[in-house]
Amino acid sequence: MFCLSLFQSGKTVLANFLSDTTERLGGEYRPTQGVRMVSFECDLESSSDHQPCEVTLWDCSGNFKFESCWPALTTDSCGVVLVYNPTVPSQLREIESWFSMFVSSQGLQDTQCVLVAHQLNLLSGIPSASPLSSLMVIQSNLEENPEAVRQHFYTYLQKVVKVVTESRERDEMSIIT
Ligand SMILES: Nc1nc2c(ncn2[C@@H]2O[C@H](COP(=O)(O)OP(=O)(O)OP(=O)(O)O)[C@@H](O)[C@H]2O)c(=O)[nH]1
Ligand SMILES: [Mg+2]
Repeated sequence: MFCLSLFQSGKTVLANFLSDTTERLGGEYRPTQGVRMVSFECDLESSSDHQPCEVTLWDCSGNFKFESCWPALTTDSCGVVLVYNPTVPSQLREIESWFSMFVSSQGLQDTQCVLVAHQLNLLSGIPSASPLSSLMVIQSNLEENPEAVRQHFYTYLQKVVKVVTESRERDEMSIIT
């Protein structure tokens, strides 16, 4: 699963929060160089065998100078987190093109992608004609309601686990038959 957006929008802060790596917000900005991997476990309600779900987040740089390494990230990815700022209309086109590049053209379903409006308590601002309009949107305000952000992210993870499990089961059935 990987996290993509324009630089300095808060991907690293969000990835650190979700993985419990740090409690600190609003520290000095340290641009991610290329990509970093963050792994963590979480207990999802849907997990029937009560095994914790292991998540590896690829926290990418949003700087276009690292654009050449983005295609490598799509390999075996089962989810995509797009962080965006709904107050900047020009970002919509960027996010739509990433959605096409990293989600639809990779054969991922819409439920495997989530939009995160970081540091904002706004409605999504996605026009209904946009291919993004069917996606789940998380309003991520870590200062006011961090636990809600975590719960919404877990809801998204459950959807991803469902899609991946069903696809695995279909593959197994097609081998048997
Ligand atoms: N107070 C506060 N500051 C935040 C929050 N999210 C991000 N910031 C600040 O915004 C700056 C950029 O955040 P990052 O998470 O490093 O941004 P990024 O998207 O990972 O940037 P790149 O790695 O360059 O693509 C940092 O100075 C953060 O401290 C937040 O929720 N609250
Ligand atoms: Mg970063």
